[in-house]
Amino acid sequence: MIRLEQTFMNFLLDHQERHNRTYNFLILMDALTSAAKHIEHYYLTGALKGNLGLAGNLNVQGEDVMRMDQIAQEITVHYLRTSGRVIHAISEESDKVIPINTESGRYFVYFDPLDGSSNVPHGLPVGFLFGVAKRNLEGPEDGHLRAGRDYMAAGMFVIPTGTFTLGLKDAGTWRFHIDETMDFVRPTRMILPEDAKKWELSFNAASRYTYAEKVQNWIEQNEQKYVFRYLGSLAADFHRILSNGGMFMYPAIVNHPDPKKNRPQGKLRLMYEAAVVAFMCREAGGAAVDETGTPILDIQPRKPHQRTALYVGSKLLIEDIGRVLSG
Ligand code: FBP
Repeated sequence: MIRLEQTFMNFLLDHQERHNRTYNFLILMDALTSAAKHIEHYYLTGALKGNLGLAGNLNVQGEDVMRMDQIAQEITVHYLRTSGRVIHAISEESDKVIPINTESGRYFVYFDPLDGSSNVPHGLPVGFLFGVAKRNLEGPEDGHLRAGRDYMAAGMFVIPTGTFTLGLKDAGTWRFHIDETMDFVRPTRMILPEDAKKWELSFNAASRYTYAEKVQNWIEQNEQKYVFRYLGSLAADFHRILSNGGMFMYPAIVNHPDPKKNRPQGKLRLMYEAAVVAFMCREAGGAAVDETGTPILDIQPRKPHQRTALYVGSKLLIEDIGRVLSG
């Protein structure tokens, strides 16, 4: 008897029917998974096709744009547009909000098409991160920026590993693997392990002395207890935390020897990086806070590319550092 796996689409169809929901979300998720498969193909062949280098221009944050950033952006906007389900999108690769199906659309999509830029030249793991919020169905829609708690779903593809993780509001976080037919299959519920012996700490160790003193002290008092791992890509590092537990952190930089390099507001972007992993973490039994100990999902964005410090992972660890941060 050959073993055939449950596909993502079958899993989602079942989920939608069990919650009396429409097929609109399936169509959107089909667009996002198609985009991810094409981005993975271009990334896997990037070295041979010379696509892993710089594109020659800067993005809204004044950072070098990689050729792959442009390719991933183009692919994603194409599939969001053809889905016919997206009002507008916010992307790390676009200064302005991207109007898509403004009349007929049903969802807002916030995404980073290729996260982990320092890994791109080496073809090492990067992430495609996205968050989805629904339009106001009861009345006029004012397009206001949604806080993470208003997202209905958030997910990430770790590229080029063929893994896809999706958080569904009040329905858990699920991981899927790509099979030989390029289908995402075998839905596996992700629950952060309680066994602290497996827990990991993940942060840029080279930056630790630029963090706030209370954060440096917390690291000093706790780092011996946990394994340290850092891949330099939020998606890849959070992928590990979801499996093993522990905490990923990108604190505010406030003690940099070159004050121009301080980042008191944090580095990572709220809407399409921090809120995305915070949403999946909540649905997996974890939590996430910013530099003041405020839950990431409760932060109301004021602008699309707003930054935040991020502490995300096992609830006990987040509560512990949260006390220090809010203290
Ligand atoms: P990009 O969107 O520019 O890639 O920045 C985000 C990111 O690469 C995260 O994926 C990662 O966690 C972090 O920045 C790495 O930053 P650093 O190189 O400072 O450790």
